Amino acid sequence: MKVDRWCLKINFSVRRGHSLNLRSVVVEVCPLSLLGGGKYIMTKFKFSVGPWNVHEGADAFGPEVRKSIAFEKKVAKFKEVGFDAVQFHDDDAVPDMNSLTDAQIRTKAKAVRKILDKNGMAAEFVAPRLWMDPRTADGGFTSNSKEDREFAMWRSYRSIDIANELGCDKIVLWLAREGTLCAESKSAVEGIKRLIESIDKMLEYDKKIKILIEPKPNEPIDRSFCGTIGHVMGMSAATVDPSRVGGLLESAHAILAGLDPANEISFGLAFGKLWGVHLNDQNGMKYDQDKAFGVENLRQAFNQIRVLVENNYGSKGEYIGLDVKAMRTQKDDVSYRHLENSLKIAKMLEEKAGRFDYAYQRECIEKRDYEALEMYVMELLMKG
Ligand code: 3MF
Ligand code: MG
Repeated sequence: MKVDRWCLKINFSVRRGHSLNLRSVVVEVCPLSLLGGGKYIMTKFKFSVGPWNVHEGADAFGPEVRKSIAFEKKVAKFKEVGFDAVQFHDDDAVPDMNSLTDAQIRTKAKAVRKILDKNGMAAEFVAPRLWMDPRTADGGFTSNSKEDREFAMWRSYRSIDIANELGCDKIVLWLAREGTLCAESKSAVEGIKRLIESIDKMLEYDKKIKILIEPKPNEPIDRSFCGTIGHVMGMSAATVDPSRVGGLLESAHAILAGLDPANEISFGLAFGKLWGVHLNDQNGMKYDQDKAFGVENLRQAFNQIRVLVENNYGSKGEYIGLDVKAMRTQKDDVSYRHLENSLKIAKMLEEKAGRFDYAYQRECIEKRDYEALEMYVMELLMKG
């Protein structure tokens, strides 16, 4: 027998000076299992996800374990789970783009826009995938080969074209192979300058496009040229139009750099340049795990949401992206559960952040009793 837990939701509003009008009370009863990704939990945020977040489960040591799901099916399911926008690699939108003309690429992107429109979904960003092609083996913008660097620019310009067709103005640069495996193989000084020059060319190519750099300290490269959000802010300042170059912070990438994700988020916010986030979780400084948000370090996850809430993230249309991957153990029929869980945890933490007692926080700060403040946070997280 399947036992279900039920949820009773009572919605009513009373205007100041008026008594409660019973006719305005709405009572809804639904099983908790139907709440899935916390679809009915209130949020002030908009959420986004990439097609790569529902994948076949291959890793560096073993092949695929789940069936591929068609793009259109994923988009419909993302909507159902409670997402508002889709994130794209250039070739997520236009597969096999290397063999197409610039005009053909635009036409294919138009068709993708129709799928999004049909499902009531927006496009958040396009990211040139500069790590799969043999021409990016030594990096894209910082490759030692001139032809390879030109290929990286071609993909970047086409990503901008695709973004325009999809109706979004954000290009994300995850600089996967921009750095070294052999420390002496590239000049890091020249590498940084090449990155800035490449971004300048993109800014010149399209006067409205915004560039979001997604920093990561290592993997697949050993020594990245742009490891933290601080590097991103430095690079932004050196471009021809700093007002159009910002950052996207991923929790796991900050943890891999030995940094606190909420502080990295705060750094970007302080500069007014946090235009995207990839929330997820990570158990220590190992390989990139892309675990469901909050499942390893709940307090750290809470603080990421808290700083986003406190600083009105999202008020300029920014999305909360969830860059999470299902465990390899997951079977086909539950290949979206990590997304549902991450969404639900993010919203539950947003609700906790909304209940944060700022008066008590001030009191603790005045008394410099940070043990009391810490215990308050732990109780807030551990009690219902
Ligand atoms: C790698 C990542 C990537 C980027 C994506 C968009 C697979 O660690 O996080 O996700 O987020 O390529 O830039
Ligand atoms: Mg990411």
